[in-house]
Amino acid sequence: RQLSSSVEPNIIKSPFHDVTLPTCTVPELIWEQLDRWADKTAVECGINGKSYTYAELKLLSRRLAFALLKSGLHPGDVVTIVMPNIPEYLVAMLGTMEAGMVVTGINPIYASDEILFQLKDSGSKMVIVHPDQLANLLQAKEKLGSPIRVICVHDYDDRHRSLPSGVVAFSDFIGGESGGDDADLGRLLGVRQDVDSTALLPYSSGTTGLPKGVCLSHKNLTANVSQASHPDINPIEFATKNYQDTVPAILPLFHIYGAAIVMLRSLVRGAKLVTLPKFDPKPFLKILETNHNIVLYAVPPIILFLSSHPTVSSLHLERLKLTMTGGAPCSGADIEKLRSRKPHPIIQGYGMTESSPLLTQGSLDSMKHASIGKIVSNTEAKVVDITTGDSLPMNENGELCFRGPQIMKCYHNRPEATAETVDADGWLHTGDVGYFDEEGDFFVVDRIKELIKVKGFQVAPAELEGLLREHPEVSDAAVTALPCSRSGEVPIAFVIPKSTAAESLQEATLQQFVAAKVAPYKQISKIVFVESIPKSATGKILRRQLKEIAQKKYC
Ligand code: 4UV
Repeated sequence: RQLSSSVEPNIIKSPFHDVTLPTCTVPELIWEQLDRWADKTAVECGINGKSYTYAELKLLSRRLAFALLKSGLHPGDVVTIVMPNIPEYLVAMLGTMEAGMVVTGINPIYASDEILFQLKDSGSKMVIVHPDQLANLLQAKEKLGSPIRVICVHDYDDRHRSLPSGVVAFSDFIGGESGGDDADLGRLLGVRQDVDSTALLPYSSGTTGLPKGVCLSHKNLTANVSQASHPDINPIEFATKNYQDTVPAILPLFHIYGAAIVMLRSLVRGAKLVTLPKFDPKPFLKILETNHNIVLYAVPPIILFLSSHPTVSSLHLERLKLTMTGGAPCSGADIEKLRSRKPHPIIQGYGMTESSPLLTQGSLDSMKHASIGKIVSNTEAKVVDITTGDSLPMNENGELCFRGPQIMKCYHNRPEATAETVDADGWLHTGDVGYFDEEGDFFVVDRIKELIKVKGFQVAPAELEGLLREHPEVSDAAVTALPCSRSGEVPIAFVIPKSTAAESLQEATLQQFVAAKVAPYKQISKIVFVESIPKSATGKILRRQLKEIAQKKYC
């Protein structure tokens, strides 16, 4: 991108020295130091203990890459993963990337219409699915209208089910492949992989509208993994003959926090990942109890769980080496509470899907628990006035903007949305409001974008509004966030009923109507019937007003 020639005031640079950015693909970066820990466990299932060493993970990924390239798919094609966190998720992701193809992950608790949206929007050619999601996926496939191949990965609890016709078992799909070396893969790919090509296509609604595919290149992702591995901020130690960190993989791998921070950041250091298909206190606590040197990536509800749930004992916390929270705001008091139970570094990480994701991270020795930390290396930030766009000095609130090699290439097929989010000078406008202090520590205080965060999961108001408007008795609808002590936020809707239904339309009717079409965390907590919805002259919903009304009424 062309950088503007005028020097802007108040641009803050990372306090950390720049790192040399890799020029290889994501899998190449992961395998770079494989010899150091080839026989160590790369991933283990937290339910049944099934595990793969690093050498096995590479071999399986290679076999998948070969099978994909021989199956008629081409580099650049999109492969969708609809699976919970299981060891094979890593194989699916790395194998697809090795084949020069693009991975898009779908939340395994999505309803079939939500799956359909992402399959269509991404133009996916193949789906790698878990048996538990197969029925929903096949419903979506039926409505898709274009051919798509389905590969089913066997079960984490070893239930063997017969597969419907047309669905191929993963073990059969890669069965004919023995995996080749780098030269074989290179020959099959034909050309050397372009590191600017898209490797990952996670979905995010960004600052406005429906979820959009975020095009993250190999370069974006390897840059961010390297930034996160900076010696001054990295919590994971390199594995050695006698040492290995354990990283519980409890955050979903379809989300950027799970994919890049939990998975990639750990694999480049030879750590052991322990997967859980969903957050379940019992197996989660067992992971904490039975492993050593634990680096825990969490979201605020997990911090609350660890600090206050009666089933959590000091035994469970004993082996925590470092805990990171991110994805949604976490109060300093909540962090302090956990620290008082188990004194150890607990830091915040902050970022977005659109930034691969890490932008700032708390210092390992920092006691500013409410802070999201300092800008990562090779990155600049500024805080801009929300109305004038002027950059602001320290301690003044404005929109946080960042520029660096981890910022997405673009939104998939949405040039206008891209231009609204990443400006001509390369600044990512986060839609978050915050400030930085005299020590260069950043704080998030508010969100100006419409995104709702439920336990760290994204909920796009536009999606729920669209569904509500589909109801025959609804004239118009607007959705915003309501603060919630358990989930951080939950969706609340303001609905104008059609005049014929003004008396009869029930809150529960509409809640159920939406609930049938979306994942459970998107369900609308409260519906307020109104006669009008505040809108600007151009017809845009004035969400801040609605948010204030909701808070006054229900908080
Ligand atoms: O796009 P997304 O769903 O992405 C994320 C990314 C989370 C993380 C977590 C730990 C990291 O180390 C990291 O690099 C990334 O959730 O949602 C992005 C929005 O989530 C809010 C904020 O509104 C972002 O624009 N958010 C993310 N982290 C924080 C946060 C945080 N620490 N504090 C407050 N809000």
